[in-house]
Amino acid sequence: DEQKAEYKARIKQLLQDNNAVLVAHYYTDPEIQALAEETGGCVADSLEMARFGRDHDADTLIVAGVRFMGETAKILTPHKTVLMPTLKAECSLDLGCPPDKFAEFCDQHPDRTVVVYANTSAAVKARADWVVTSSMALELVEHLDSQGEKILWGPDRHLGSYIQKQTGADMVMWQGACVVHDEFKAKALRDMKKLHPEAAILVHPESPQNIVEMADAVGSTSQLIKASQTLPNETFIVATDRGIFYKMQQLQPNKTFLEAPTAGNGATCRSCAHCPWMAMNGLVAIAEALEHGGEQHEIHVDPQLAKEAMIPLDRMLAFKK
Ligand code: CIZ
Ligand code: SF4
Repeated sequence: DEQKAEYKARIKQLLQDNNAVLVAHYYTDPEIQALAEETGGCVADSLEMARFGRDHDADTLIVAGVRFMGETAKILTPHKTVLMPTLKAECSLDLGCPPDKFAEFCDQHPDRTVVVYANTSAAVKARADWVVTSSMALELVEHLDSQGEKILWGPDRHLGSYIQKQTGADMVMWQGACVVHDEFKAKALRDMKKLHPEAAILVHPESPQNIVEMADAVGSTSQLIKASQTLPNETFIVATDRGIFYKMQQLQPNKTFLEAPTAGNGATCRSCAHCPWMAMNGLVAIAEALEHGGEQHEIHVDPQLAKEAMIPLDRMLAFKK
C-alpha cells in the first residue's frame, strides 16, 4: 500500500509536469478510476471518453482503457500526445474484425450503410459511414431505418441482434463477440434471481440474447449506472464488467451490487466478468507511460486512415450531443 501511495504521488506529479490528463474507462480497476477522479481527469464510457479527450486543453492524454479508445483519442486530436499504460490492451471485438476481411464483407453489400461499433481499429472505422457506441447505437439505427436505409453492422453480433429486434431495421451482421459479456449464463442467472427475487437485473447488450431477455434494464455502461440510481430496488444483479461497481457503489453506497454469473470455472471462463485487457491498466504502467512515452506507450495512427476515420467519428459526436 505504501508503494501504491508512492506511485500515485508520482503519477500526480507527472500529470502536472506534462500538462497531461488521465481518462479512464468504467471497466478499469477501482484505484485507476479513483485516481482519474482525484486528478481532474474523467471516468466514463467510450463515448464520453472521446468527447472529454477532444475538448480538454491538456497537451497529453493518458488513456486507461483499451487500444481503440487511445486510437479514437488520437484520431480526434492529432496534435495531442496520446499515451496508454500499455498498447497490448486489445479488445476481442477489434481483434475479431480484421480490416481486410471487413472490407470484403462491405464490398459484398454495396447498397448498405456501414455502421460500426467504436470497439474497432482505425482502419475499420475508416471504412464505415457511422461509428456508434452502445449508448447511442439504438437511436442511430432507428434514425437510419426511418430514412429507409439498409444497414451493415459490425462487429458485435449480440448488440447487433438486440438493436435489430428493437428497431426492426434491415441489418446484416459481422459475427463478433466480447469475451467478457459472452460468458454470462442464463441458467445460472435464473438460479441467482431465485435467491434474490427482489433484485433488478441490469444487462449490457453485448451479452447473449437469453441474458438480455431477463433484464429489467438494458443499456450502455452509463445507462446502467443511471438505472442503478433510478430503479427503486435495493439489490442489483449486474451483467457487465465488474469494474462498473466502483461508480455504482459510489453513487448508491447503501445498495447491493452482485455480479451476474459467468461459466465460472477456469476451464471455460477466460475472463469472468472482468476484461483481461482492461485489467492491464495498472499504476506502474501509468507511471511508466508518463515517464518514458515512446513506442511502448504512445499511440500513432496512420494520418490517411486517421483522416478517413475522423469523418464517421465526428458524425457520431455530432449525432449525440
Ligand atoms: O465493452 C466495452 O468495451 C464498452 C461497454 C465500451 C463503452 O462503450 O464504454
Ligand atoms: Fe472489448 Fe469486451 Fe473488453 Fe469491452 S469488455 S474492451 S468489448 S473485450
